[in-house]
Amino acid sequence: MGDYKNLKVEVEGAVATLSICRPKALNALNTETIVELNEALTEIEANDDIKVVILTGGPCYNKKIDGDDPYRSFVAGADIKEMYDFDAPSARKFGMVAAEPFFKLMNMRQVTIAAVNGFAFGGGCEIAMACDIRIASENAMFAQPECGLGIIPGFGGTQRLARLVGMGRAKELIFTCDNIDAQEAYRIGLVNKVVAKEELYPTANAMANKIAANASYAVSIAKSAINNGYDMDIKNAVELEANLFGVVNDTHDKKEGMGAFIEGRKEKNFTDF
Ligand code: CO8
Repeated sequence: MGDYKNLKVEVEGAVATLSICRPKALNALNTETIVELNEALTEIEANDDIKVVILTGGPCYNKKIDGDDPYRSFVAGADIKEMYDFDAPSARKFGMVAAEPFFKLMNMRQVTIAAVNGFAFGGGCEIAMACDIRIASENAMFAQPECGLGIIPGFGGTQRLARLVGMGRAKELIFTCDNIDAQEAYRIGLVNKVVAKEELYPTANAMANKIAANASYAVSIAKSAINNGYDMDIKNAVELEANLFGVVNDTHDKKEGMGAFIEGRKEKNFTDF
């Protein structure tokens, strides 16, 4: 994996952990970080051995250097100091540059899990929402504070929040700019799980490895069926599912997974097709 200034990528087995590393700015997303994020995701996407990506903001804190808490911030938003000088064209450009890695997180072959280790404000909440699954540490805080800054969510927040928690709750969060804690985020369906701080990475890793042990081609086809069917009418969506169901039935992994059941064996030798 390449060397990045504002990111750290670690690969262990089938799981890549991608950590955003700007602790001095509480991991705020500036253009440089967003461009690096896109490069790192492109690299990960091209690596057939990686089945799951964990996105987080914790592991780059160095207590000796920063004297800081690794569970303080996931991503405290887009970089307000950079955005201050934007005009309409440069703001739009920033949004479009970010759209690429955000869509990668959403649509890439690998499953993406956000391990939210603290502040997930503005663009931080939005990048977590671009992931397939969100696990929050109990101290995590979520908000869309943009309207208090005179802007609106611009990394997909007006769209993804409503899809995740419903239009009424999304409007309330975006219009009030209220902070919500991890338990409230869980209650409204913004996150899948809340765990104690020290359980965040073990839980994310256990989930990642559990997913990676399944037939990864089938998982990626299921992801594509969910994503692409979501905005279709139910008739076309079910037809899409039927087509993709046909595709996975022509694979080695289907014979292997069903064969293991029929033969009563636990071990499965999936080859990812
Ligand atoms: N941008 C830039 N710098 C930041 C940001 C940020 N979003 N958040 C924190 N920082 C910096 C602070 O400026 C400070 O730097 P310095 O030490 O140089 O002054 C450092 O991080 C530490 O922050 P604090 O001293 O403020 O730490 P506290 O513990 O007191 O507070 C908070 C932590 C509550 C997280 C506070 O920093 C805060 O409110 N941050 C801003 C949160 C926010 O409003 N986020 C939303 C930003 S807008 C956005 O994300 C829009 C996304 C869509 C853009 C679309 C474009 C097309």
